[in-house]
Amino acid sequence: MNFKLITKKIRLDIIKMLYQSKASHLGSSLSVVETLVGMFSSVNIAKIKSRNINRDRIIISKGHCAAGYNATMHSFGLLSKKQMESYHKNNSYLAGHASHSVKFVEHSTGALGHGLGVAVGCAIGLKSKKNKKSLVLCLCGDGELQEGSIWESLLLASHKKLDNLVILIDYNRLSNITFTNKVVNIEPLTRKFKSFNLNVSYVDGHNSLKIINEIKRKKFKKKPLVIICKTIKGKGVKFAENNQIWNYRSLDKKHYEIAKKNIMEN
Ligand SMILES: Cc1ncc(C[n+]2csc(CCOP(=O)(O)OP(=O)(O)O)c2C)c(N)n1
Ligand SMILES: [Mg+2]
Repeated sequence: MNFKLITKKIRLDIIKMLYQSKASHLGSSLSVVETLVGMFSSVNIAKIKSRNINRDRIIISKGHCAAGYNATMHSFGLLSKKQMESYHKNNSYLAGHASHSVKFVEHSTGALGHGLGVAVGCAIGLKSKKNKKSLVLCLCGDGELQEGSIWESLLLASHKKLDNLVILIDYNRLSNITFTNKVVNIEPLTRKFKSFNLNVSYVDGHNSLKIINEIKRKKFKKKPLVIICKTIKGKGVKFAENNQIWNYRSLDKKHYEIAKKNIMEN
């Protein structure tokens, strides 16, 4: 798979969707492109398409990155172009957050902190059915870690030794309006996860191959795995990189054209 090409296409789709629908969360979607590609490349897409009971489960807990999620689903054949382009328009198939009314979306998210609990439930369910192969992959934001329900879910995941669960953290160090650690300090993150008796690794979140290798590395050893993916919010569009304004601002024509040029030239 040509990751450079696929991530470029996803970024172009994201800005087009957001521009056409005058929607927000540009930075949040651009932040997770390579991570999402890594996640979707690590699962059995055919089983997801056939809704096989033994499919892998992907849960995007930071549901506000729906533009990125939908564009990635389109690239992996799980959403048509027409469906994707209905993003956030009146009476359309796609809303501004992840919704399970959309085929192949496992769970509706957007109220932060809930997706991980559902992922833990899925992982427990698969184990109780003696399914040893399917994985549950869950993507959370770093700001999302400030939700108390996340830590309750981690306690249970650790207690149940869920070695079929991989939690990916989009560690861009920004929340919606400022630095995550200015809202509530979440550090030292690795030490916190380790103290919950979880496996922890730290990767470049803009390298899909490294993410795939982490997911596939059979080191779970009776523990859930947390992959801290170091990312840049707004990655690929210079004016949006590390700039929290682009959490909520929508693209006008001028900014859309600049963003397109940035992505094409990259
Ligand atoms: C329960 C809940 N509280 C607040 C919000 C509002 N909100 C939307 S995005 C966001 C920031 C989340 O930060 P992070 O998880 O780091 O995601 P990023 O902005 O980096 O994409 C917040 C607080 C929400 N969606 N849900
Ligand atoms: Mg963040």
